[in-house]
Amino acid sequence: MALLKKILIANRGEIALRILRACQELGIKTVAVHSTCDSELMHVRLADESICIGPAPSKQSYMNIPALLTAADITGADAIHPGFGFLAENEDFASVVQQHGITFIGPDPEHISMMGDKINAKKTMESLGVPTIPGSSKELFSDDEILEEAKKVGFPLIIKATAGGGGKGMKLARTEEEVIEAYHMAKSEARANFDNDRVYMERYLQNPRHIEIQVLADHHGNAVHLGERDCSLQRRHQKLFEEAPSPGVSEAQRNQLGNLVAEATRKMGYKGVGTFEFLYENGEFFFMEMNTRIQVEHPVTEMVTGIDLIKEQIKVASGQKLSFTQDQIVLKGHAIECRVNAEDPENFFPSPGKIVRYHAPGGLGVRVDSHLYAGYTVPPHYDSMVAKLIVYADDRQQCLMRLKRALKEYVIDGIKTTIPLHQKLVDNKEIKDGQYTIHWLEKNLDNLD
Ligand code: MV4
Repeated sequence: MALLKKILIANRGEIALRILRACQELGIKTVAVHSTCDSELMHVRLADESICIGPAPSKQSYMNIPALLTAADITGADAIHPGFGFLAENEDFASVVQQHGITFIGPDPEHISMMGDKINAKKTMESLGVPTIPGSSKELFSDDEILEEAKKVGFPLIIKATAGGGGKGMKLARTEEEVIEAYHMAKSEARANFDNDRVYMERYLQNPRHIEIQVLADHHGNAVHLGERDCSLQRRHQKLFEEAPSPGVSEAQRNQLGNLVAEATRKMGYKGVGTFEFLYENGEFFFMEMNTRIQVEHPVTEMVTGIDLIKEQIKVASGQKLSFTQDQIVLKGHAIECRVNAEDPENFFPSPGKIVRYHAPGGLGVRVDSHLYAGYTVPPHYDSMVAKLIVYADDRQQCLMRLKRALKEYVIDGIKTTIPLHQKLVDNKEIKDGQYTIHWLEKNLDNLD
């Protein structure tokens, strides 16, 4: 089946450049769209065509659906790649793109919508035999009902908004005394933030790892998994450092959970790339959420599998069958990604501005996914991530040594970045030992030296 011919990249920065590179290697024409402050972006220079779609605020540009459709129409693009963030998990966008006869490079709107509702996502996984966090999703009306249900779930428990995800709208209740207030607070926050006050209860896992499994499915009923990523190192739900494989997951566990989610992907009729998020505690995995987009940390999976996930996304969206089976996917070596943010490494305040000197690290096993160059000005309007340093080696210890070396080579002058924080992390004993959970970074930030 023939590939798509011209792809409009509905994103900016590092991921827009990543998508452009995949398109160019596949011989596909590219259309860059950008806001008024983004005309100097690297991928805008490299694209076959570019169009300004609106002012700096993303609501008026990168999330402006009529402007994006008009840009696709003017340029004759036959597909739109949403990247991550912005409109990547917006079912209305996916659906209106399709209605215009343009291919949305992502799953069907029905799957985006199903996974966007966390209660639905959980119920779907339960029906497919994927283990979920024990809890309740009953609609509760009286305080007696809330307490009754909470006792069944057990303490501590957490109340989450069905329209939430990524940490927004969660309330912890440690005891029976706290549960009524937590429930009502979660509900009113959910109503205010998401215009949907449905909430659900789960047993609160006290000290888990965050493990996610990458899947890939074509339009012909084939689905594979590409192993896990450990994304436990985070601060305020912002990941900083991700690795594959996880230092806490055995090969048997990987194969078992991987095959289970690949099977679930197949049974759902899901198409494209997807990520199943789990909490992992005391040897057990519990499904949390599914992401229906390409993720920031996809490169670590690419490094250990040798599979280009963006090219695969484009190929399956073109209607091609997967060119490999599960048996042909072999995980080899170790990969770590450090997110480099334009932020003060002490207090994480944004640090936009002009890059006056730039030198990216290189050498064997070093990959830098970034749109930065000397003379570029990081605008203040968007996410602060400006680069991803991805390092690959035969094993985890060599990977950490290579990462330390690469971080030392990296020069970004003119703005503050989180590179000094990563330098402390790679020297830390517990990080070297792979002994960390989702709470490790926030607990240890003040004494990393
Ligand atoms: C949890 C949890 C513990 N127990 N659910 C945070 C983001 C959202 N996706 C779900 N989150 C959590 N859900 C139960 N039942 C702990 C977290 C959590 C977390 C999860 C993954 C990565 C980082 C986290 C940081 C704090 C809390």
